[in-house]
Amino acid sequence: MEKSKNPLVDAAAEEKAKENPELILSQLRKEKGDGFYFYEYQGFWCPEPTINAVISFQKHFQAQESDVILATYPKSGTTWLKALTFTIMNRSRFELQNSPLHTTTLHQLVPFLEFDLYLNHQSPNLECFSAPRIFATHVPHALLPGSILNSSCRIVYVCRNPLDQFISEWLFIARTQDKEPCDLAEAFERACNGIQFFGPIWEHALCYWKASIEQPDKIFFLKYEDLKEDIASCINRLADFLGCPLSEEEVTQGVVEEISKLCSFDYIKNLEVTKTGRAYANGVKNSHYLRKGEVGDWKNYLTPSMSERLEKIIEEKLAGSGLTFKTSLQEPELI
Ligand code: PAP
Repeated sequence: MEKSKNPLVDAAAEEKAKENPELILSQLRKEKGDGFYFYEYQGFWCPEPTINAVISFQKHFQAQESDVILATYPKSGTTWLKALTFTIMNRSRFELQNSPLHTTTLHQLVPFLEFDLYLNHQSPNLECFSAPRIFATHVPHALLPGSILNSSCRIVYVCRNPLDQFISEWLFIARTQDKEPCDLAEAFERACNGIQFFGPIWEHALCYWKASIEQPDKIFFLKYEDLKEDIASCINRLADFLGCPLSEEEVTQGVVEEISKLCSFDYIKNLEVTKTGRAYANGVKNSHYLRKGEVGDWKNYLTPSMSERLEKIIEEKLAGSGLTFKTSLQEPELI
């Protein structure tokens, strides 16, 4: 990754930031986003409200061996993955028809570390979470606390084709501010320069991709498009990875289909708790996390020259890594 162009940002300043978060904000390179600033921290663009939380999370979080960390690129299927992982891991505790998922905000069942737990607390009390704990984060692999990287806790990663991801983020930011989306061309220019929630997306995905190849038992790498294309296979593989595989009996009884239905876009979107609730500490409406849930919606917003430009950037950045994305499920286009 290219080094920051701001001479003030160096390793020493970043180390200091861990002691005194406020200090670093004035020293970091920043870029204006839609209604807030992005700060370039350790090579990634952290949105202003979370920068201190990221630092506290890095500094204080103590992973347990049985933890499951859902690490995702923003707007890539986190909510879906939260539902799937919670359901798979708790299916012996709760019958599917009695799952807390029917009545409880998903973001409470699986809170975000930097958007919820560490948002207003340097060292939150996590004792109320019984093992095995499930937490979510958008923090890049390189920024994860050592206790996650060095313990045997598991990480599930999900990312999404950058065209749909961009549109989803652009519209989400506007919805959370109860306003019209900002100028598409401006937001697109930022995305092409990697300036997005925890961007660049290519760097975020590549780090987890490489780590998942090196440590397949620790990191399970998924794409939103895989979930859309073959949810049954993803549920089976996820359950295997999490150490709670589906038994033959469960498969015969149709448990995979039931999990898939319970976690589906339509089912979750229509739950009362989705329509009326808010996500844990960040206060965003639950309904904002479910918009359209499709692959290829970018075609309704981006001009051919825009999509070609972003596709080309992604192709160059991912060249030789083996990581590709489908931008459509009907006519598979690979970037
Ligand atoms: P986050 O990064 O803020 O947590 P995240 O859940 O990762 O958001 O992404 C939201 C996207 O996933 C939305 O995509 P869209 O804007 O293109 O529609 C949302 O609709 C989609 N999504 C959420 N839940 C589901 C689900 N159960 N099935 C399919 N897509 C879903």
